Amino acid sequence: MTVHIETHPSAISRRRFAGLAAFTSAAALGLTQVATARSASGDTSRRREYVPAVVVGTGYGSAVTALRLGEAGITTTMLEMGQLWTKPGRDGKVFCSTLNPDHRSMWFARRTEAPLSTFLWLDVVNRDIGRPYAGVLDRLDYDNMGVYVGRGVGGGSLVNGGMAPTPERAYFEKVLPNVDANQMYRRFYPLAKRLLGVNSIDPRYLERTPAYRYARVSRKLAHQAGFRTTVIPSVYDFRYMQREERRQVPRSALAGEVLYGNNHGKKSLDQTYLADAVGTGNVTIRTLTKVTSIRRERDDYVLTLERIDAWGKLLWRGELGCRYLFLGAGSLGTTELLLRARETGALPNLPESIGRGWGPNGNVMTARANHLWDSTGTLQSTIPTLAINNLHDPVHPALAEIAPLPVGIETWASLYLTITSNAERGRLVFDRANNKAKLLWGPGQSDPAIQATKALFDKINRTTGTTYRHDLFGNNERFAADFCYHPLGGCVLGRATDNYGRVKGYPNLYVTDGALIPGSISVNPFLTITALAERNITHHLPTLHP
Ligand code: FAE
Repeated sequence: MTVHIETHPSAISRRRFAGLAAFTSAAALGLTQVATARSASGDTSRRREYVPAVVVGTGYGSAVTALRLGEAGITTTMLEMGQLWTKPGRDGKVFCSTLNPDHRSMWFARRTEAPLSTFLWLDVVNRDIGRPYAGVLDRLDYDNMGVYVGRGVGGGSLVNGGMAPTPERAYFEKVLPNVDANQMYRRFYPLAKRLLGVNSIDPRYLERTPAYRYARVSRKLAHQAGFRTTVIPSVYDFRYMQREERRQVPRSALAGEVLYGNNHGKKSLDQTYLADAVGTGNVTIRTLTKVTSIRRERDDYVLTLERIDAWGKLLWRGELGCRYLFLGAGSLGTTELLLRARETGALPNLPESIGRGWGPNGNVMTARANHLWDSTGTLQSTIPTLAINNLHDPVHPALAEIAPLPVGIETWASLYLTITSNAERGRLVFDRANNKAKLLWGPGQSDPAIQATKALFDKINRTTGTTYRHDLFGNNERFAADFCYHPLGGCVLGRATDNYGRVKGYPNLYVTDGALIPGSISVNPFLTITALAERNITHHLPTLHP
């Protein structure tokens, strides 16, 4: 993996260097614990192991929280059910590519479950991948909705497309009215962008590279139909991409890598926030370790943990106590842990609003067939960088991101992930029989999102004389709204928690991830999750003690 280290000798770069070294040595030694040599670990002298602060998960919200706890000198353990993705496999690569997936692709599955199910109606997209393994991408299937999530140290940052747009301020204020938008837009968004390593494509490169021909074709047709387009910032290093094109470095975005991980170029959290957190010397990450339940004993929280090997064999079951508990297991993971705690009577006073306010960020996928003279190119960067911006439409606001179809042959297809402002909300409830959260999302609840997508692309097709593709999503569907990449909500800020993510009814219990955002943010969410976590932990730090 390529790692970009800041060159100036600031504290953060020294820290990051120490953190990165800890990742490398944990991977080389095959350890399920990432820590620096001087890291403080849990107190084992008590009846059960104890650490002052526990952070569940290693996605965006968790990574921010752990860094700030570590900086404050609070000994912190992060618990991550997925594995550390730093060690190359037999092919010399950490991750497998989208076109040639193997056991590393999916979380304990025998077959891949990519968002496109067929190509030219042929079952050529998904593959059998052998023995189930702790792969990097998971798909959680509920009635009428499948949810993709990342598994491993870095959470969604390992599998996502790296797009890091900031929502329009008016929409942010509508969704989170009690959050000081001035503070967010002046302080926490810029901070999050800097630490995540957000950059934008050089406009000259965008105009000339064959790798974004597909984006330029879509842009041209969108403009013909009277729509505006927007450049989307990213955590993929576009300078690296230009060197990929010149064959000066190993290819990643230009080699079909995304979804099952990028071997180069993308600044996933293990290269940024998490390295900084571990580098403080106060943060330890335990991998392949799942939190299965939470209860309270006097002033402490007690977590039940299960550690597996990468093939799923249970190696250890035990408990860990802590004073401060931060939940960053993602919208579904965090909500499930709290629902289980409430419904089994372990934390009976948790609010009724846990599980409510869930949404898929209005996600819809669709594709168009272009004219034969509008070829989209055989080389396609997997990192989207342009979007059709119809966010100001008073009836059907939508942001349609121009996605690649990097299959290596000319397809004349334009693929899009549309983010709409669908106001429908689902609810997560506890399914006692299966000891799991269950999502209640009705068959018609995606209809408003489909209507917004259809309004946009009907107009483009009508104006330019093009059509929808029917061969990609199964059942001749033109719109795929039965899966999402952006699960949000379940423990909504200001409802299930106070205005800073502190869970109502229990002291020292916090939510720090996408579960806080009520179902929609109108653009891709990780930058907002990061900035909000920065804001919340800044508020809590003065009240926490090492
Ligand atoms: P998340 O990143 O999901 O991290 C949660 C972590 O907790 C995971 O590592 C889990 O394995 C772990 N975990 C869960 N339960 C447990 C448990 N019980 N015990 C221990 N560990 C547990 O949470 N967003 C963008 O902004 N831009 C994009 O371009 C983009 N593209 C995407 C593409 C794909 C294919 C996918 C799947 C997502 C994409 N997203 C994108 C969404 C983004 O990755 C997601 O919103 C964030 O990762 C959510 O961050 P959280 O901190 O909520």
